[in-house]
Amino acid sequence: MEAVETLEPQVADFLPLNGTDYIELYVSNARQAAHYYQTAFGFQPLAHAGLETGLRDRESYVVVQDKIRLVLTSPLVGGTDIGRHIDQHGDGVRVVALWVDDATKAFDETTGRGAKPFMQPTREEDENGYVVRSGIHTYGDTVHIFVERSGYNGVFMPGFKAWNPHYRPSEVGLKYVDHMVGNVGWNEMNQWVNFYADVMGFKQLVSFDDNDISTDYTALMSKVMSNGNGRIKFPINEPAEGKKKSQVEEYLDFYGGSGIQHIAVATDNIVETVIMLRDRGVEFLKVPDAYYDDLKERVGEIDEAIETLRPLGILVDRDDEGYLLQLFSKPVCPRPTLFFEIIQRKGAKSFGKGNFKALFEAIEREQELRGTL
Ligand code: TYF
Ligand code: FE
Repeated sequence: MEAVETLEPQVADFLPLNGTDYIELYVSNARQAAHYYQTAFGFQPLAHAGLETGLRDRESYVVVQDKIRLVLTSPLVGGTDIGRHIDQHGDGVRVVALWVDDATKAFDETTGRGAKPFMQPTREEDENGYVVRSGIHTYGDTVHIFVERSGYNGVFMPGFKAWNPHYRPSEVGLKYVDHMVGNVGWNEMNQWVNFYADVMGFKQLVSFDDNDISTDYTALMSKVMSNGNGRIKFPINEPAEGKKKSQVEEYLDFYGGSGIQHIAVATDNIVETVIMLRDRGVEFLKVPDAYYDDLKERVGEIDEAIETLRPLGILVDRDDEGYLLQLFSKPVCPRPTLFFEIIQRKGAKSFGKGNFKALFEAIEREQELRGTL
């Protein structure tokens, strides 16, 4: 692994981002998906838009946990873009929305650098104020929407009403979106790395090559792009030639193109979070028990007892700045596409390179069960 972050004279960030604003998934049954993210992942009901709010073609539920907002959207009639998205991709991420101070400037700066416009700057208002949104296309059918919300004090956005159901299972300690990974097509990684660098002003943090992260079967290449203040991190994977089908190729085949592969959400107590998630039915990838036998040798002293981590399957990796704990869910939809990562950082700023081999072998065992290797 080679860090390619360089010390350059600070130039003004042309696209200042305050964080992830929301992630919108197009799903076939938003009502049931909302129930799943409440029940299994501890998200809290926040807002709703649908027939009751005057929409005729779609319904959305918004759920929240600390800084993480998910919008779950389904079509109400046939023939919509949402329905076509679901037909092509299955349930998946359509929008990665980014919180900005000025959505008009974000649109002008990025489209001026070559981004393909998705949504012209649009002011939406209700009795609680106004929001300005604009949007651009990124890989596949995925889009970035810039959200300017300093003029707004409603629950979510104009067009949504507060959603206050009786059913409110407790949170599980998820705090914020740590990173979101995109899988892109063969030989497309550099094109999208350049997009995030040139169009959005991101820098490359770390690069791996296929020697770093190929096992007997799976191979992929990955580069991590980060915005100026480090709050937004987008690793980008492309498949590489291996002995059998790359997990990234399997994703591309089932997703019908490039898209979001995993959403990494941070906790500050991964042991408690994973115990709760497991009890609520979230299924995780398992590494062989042998992973834990030489863990202490590999990562040195850590605060957690290895015998606590072992039965939960929590992985550990160390870098120059500290260590991290992480764990990967199985796909959360019928197709082997989108999954979640639970991550706790204790100083480490990297992505768990030391776990790639064990992790990818675990993914290959799943691919084997699916008959897709
Ligand atoms: O975000 C990352 O880069 C790590 C590693 O299928 C990773 O979480 C990369 C590919 C993958 C699962 C995890
Ligand atoms: Fe990750």
